Amino acid sequence: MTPAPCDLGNSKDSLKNSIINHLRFTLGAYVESASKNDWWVATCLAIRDRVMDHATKSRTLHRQSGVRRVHYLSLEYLMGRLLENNLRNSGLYESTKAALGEMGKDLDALLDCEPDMGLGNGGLGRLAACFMDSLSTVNLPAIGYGIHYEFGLFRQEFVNGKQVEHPDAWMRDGSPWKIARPSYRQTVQLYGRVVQKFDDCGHPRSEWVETKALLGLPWDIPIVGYDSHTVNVLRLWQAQADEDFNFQVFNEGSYVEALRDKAIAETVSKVLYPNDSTESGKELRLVQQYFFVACSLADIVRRFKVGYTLPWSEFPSKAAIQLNDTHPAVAIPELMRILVDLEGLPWNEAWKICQETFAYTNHTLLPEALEMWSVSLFERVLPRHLQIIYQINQLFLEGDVEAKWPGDSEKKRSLSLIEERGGKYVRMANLSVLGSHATNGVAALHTRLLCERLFADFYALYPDRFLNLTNGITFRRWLDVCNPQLSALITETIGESWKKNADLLRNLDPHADDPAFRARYAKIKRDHKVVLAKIIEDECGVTVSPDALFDVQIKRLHEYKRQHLNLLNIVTLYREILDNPNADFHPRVFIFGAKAAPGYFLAKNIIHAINAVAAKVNNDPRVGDKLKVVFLPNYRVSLAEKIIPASDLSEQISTAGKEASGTGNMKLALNGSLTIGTLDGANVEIEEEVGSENIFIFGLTVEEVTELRAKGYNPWDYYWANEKLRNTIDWISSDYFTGNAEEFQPLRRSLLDHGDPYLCLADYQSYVDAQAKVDATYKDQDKWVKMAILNTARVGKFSSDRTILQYAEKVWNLPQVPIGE
Ligand code: CJB
Repeated sequence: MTPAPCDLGNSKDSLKNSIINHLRFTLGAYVESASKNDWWVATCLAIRDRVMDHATKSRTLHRQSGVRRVHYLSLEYLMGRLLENNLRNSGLYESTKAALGEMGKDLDALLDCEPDMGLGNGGLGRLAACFMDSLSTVNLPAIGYGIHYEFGLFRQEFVNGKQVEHPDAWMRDGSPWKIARPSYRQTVQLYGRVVQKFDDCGHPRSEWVETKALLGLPWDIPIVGYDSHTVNVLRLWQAQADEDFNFQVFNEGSYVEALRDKAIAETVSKVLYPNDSTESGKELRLVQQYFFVACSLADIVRRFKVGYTLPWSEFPSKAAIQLNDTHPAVAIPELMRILVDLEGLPWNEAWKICQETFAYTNHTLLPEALEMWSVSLFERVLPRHLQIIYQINQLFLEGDVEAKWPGDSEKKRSLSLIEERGGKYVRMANLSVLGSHATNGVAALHTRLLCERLFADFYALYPDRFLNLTNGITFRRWLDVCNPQLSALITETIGESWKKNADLLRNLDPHADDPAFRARYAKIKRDHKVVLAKIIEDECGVTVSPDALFDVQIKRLHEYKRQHLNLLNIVTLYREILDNPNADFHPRVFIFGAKAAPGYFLAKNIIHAINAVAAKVNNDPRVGDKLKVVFLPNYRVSLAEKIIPASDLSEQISTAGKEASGTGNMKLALNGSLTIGTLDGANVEIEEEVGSENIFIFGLTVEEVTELRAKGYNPWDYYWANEKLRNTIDWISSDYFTGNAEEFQPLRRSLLDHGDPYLCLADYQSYVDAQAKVDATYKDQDKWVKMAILNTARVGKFSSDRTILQYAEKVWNLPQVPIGE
């Protein structure tokens, strides 16, 4: 007899019961004495109970209907906090708030108990998180695969203005959202050597022998969509030692030695590499990549074999695999190994299956971010995979390349999977393009540059494989959750459907002319600024006025993103205020949030410089409230959710051609923060959507950058030609800000002696002029608020639901499968 289901209703009383039950029976706590954290855990578990039922239903229906599923392979997922998102997406926010309220608990206070799940560095990882939300929302059968890092992105602190990193033990106390799935544990091989064997019919077969084994334990995190019953999962692999990892040593009595090996095995999923857009070529990183790829592919193949008795040629009709950048590209030779070595398929058949299964998203053109693995390292860690890559390469160069460009060794050199100059390296980007049926860029400009520059020869060979899929963000987290007040105003004004069809936001357009609507919109912004001002006071000890213009640059610290260009303008303004104290300048607060890779010396020097300038400016009585500079420590998703709704101006000032897309630009525009930006990445498309009169564009275009470089760019020319600029740079690099003139010489040298690789000096005047225009516009508040509303109204294109539906249609050929109640 099936037992009666427990009460998993959505009413206030049902939720109250569930929370109390979890407090008592899961946590062993009394309602009267439970800690705040206990209440938070019990609430998460009550919600998880309701969600899990739909996760099981979704999985069952997807399996039974035999539909194709997409498997998103990503080394990073920057999820942030889950409780509020899950509550709002599942429509349980109000009833849960009321249930807790009756028990004397404030839901909003509990939400702050949740540590961020920061398993990513920046845009790429956050994009993966937004995509997971959209996949469930639009009812697509999907699984996200990644690594269960014990330590996420480091916690940042400033000591004397300098960045100091601390480990981020996000799940030291466990996490109520994740569920272990030991029955799906996988074993992964590493190292060893390859031997030739022959089967019964005399056919040669490669065997990978004398390997070390590693176990992968999967943890599932349910992903709740908005107003949908689809609950997909994010499956994260934790590395464990094989039980008989060093059994012999153990048996010989070396108990401690055996445990040392266990510790080594577990380092594989210990920590996220903290580099954004740069690769370090470390063995552990390659092992991490292979570990999660091998576990994930084994899991996908297991499901294929359990679910159907189909020939392998049908594999792509059941499984699409998306490579989130080249980080999981070793999946291509791994699938070949499975098909050829383990399943005995002929090479050509296996290759066809691979290409039909995989698709690849490129996220950057930066040369230092293009992954290459030294052949010797690759050979030691993955000897069989290297052989497979060599064979793919040989067939490719002698086949398609030779056919198109007979005898052209230059083309072969450029297209080869192996870089031969300055040592031998495996080029993961070339492998990714070749091993998949689709390669996409993440904004229109970026895709054009991929086709014209980075992959020009591949594009000439396979033009149909390239396409653009402009990034998007989930409007649930980036409006509904982080700005419920604006979300409510929008819903009251145009109805609720915009949450699932973001294009409907356009219906707000006419309301920009309504003074009453403008007043309400402006009040919401100001209320958020009051909240942020309090955070700034608490975190930075700086008092700022919510009536100042909040000018925000939040993103990873990278030279190409040009936080130092922002700094040049700040110091220029500082000087102007001192020179001309009565100038009509609207008070401004410059707000930064950024982490620098721990080994990125110049990025850290820029952080220090911003903090040093901030300390001076904020304490200079001659400046007063006119100018404040704050660098909020430990930028992360949950802090972004506080900053974004409170921002007036969004700094998107990368050197044209360097930022593939940007997604912070979309979040800020959606929340009515006007962009000051270059024609780079998705800024180009934001301008198209909001109209050039509602954005502040400045600086060189991609073509002008190319032309300037071809002519020979010399920053000294700009330095000598522009007195303001000269004074600014000299001032920053003097002893004025820290008492030590040596402190910011690295920054000065990079801008002048080392050729200013990101053209800050070339764009300086144009940027300063655009900032003056911002100041003038802000003084006309009616106009400014109108522009802000039009930004909110016109950025519907940047919903990740749109992006994901385009992937489903153009790349994955995936059906939407609604799940019933
Ligand atoms: N990106 O965050 C990363 N990490 C990388 O290693 C390479 C690129 C970023 O990806 C975002 C999502 O596509 C882009 O919006 C952003 O421009 C890019 O820098």
